[in-house]
Amino acid sequence: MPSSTSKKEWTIHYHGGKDSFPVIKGRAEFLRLMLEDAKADYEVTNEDLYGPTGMMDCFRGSGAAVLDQQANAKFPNPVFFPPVLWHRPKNDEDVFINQVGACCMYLGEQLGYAPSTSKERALTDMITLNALDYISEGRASFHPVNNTASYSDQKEEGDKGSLEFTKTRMPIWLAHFSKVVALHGKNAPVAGGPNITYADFCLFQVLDATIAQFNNAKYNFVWDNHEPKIDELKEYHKWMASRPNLQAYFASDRVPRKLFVGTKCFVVVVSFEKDIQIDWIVRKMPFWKSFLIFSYGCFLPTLQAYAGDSMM
Ligand SMILES: N[C@@H](CCC(=O)N[C@@H](CS)C(=O)NCC(=O)O)C(=O)O
Repeated sequence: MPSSTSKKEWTIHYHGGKDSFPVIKGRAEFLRLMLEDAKADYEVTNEDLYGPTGMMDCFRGSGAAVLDQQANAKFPNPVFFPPVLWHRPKNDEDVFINQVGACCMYLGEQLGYAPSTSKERALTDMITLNALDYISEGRASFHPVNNTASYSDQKEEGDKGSLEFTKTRMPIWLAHFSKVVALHGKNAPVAGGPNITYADFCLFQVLDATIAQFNNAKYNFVWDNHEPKIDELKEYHKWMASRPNLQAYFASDRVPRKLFVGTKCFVVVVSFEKDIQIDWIVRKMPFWKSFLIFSYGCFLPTLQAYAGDSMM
């Protein structure tokens, strides 16, 4: 029998989770946006994520440990790495899967964001998987030495790699996405069907992550100053962001953005790379500058642990 204590119909298992500090968006955000837009009953948790008895094979430490755990599995089936989506339908068997693309396709079917024809499905899947490849490339640029080590362990190379990414591959990707959006209109579902699909949420999230991660002085405000012009894409991003249920989510305490919920003084995008976070705080909050510098000293170890792992 699966061991999770969750009572919700939907659970996302991801780094950070509901009780940890700071919370992070990462790849869980792709799933979360769809659940929020659909007003589904869900939670995000890091319960049972790590170690030899956790749910993820990638965190068991050795191949032998992976096979060993299978014999007394507490979970419906093996999964590899986060995020994992656990669905407990009322009248059906549990669904327990990883890979953002697979999760989005399943969520699309369950929540009403599925394409309606074979052609639309093919395009929806193509756009979804392209968006996820873009995110993987972005992340890899911060981890050029060791893909599984943290950014803070390879900061010099990661800074160089990510800057290079914004000058080389990013413009090609963003120009491509802009062309894809322009095909059916900047205020319309991207795969050409009558309704929003999971491709729209995936594309929106990669654009949002691009803005959060790269639209700052370190990267020459690459979204604002983008060449060639990607006006269609910028409009599309705004159009998706204006969906009422997403707006409600962005304004809520559920969004993984607030270190201290309830006080406007500490609104920090914790998924930012460390220097950018501090840069942002100091620019936006001059009144609190000296206090924040003190606070920064206190929080530094925690923030460093997450530094640079934001795009996914
Ligand atoms: N292609 C996978 C990538 C999953 C992934 O890289 N997960 C990260 C967190 S966003 C992780 O914790 N990986 C641990 C590992 O690879 O050992 C997906 O889209 O779900």
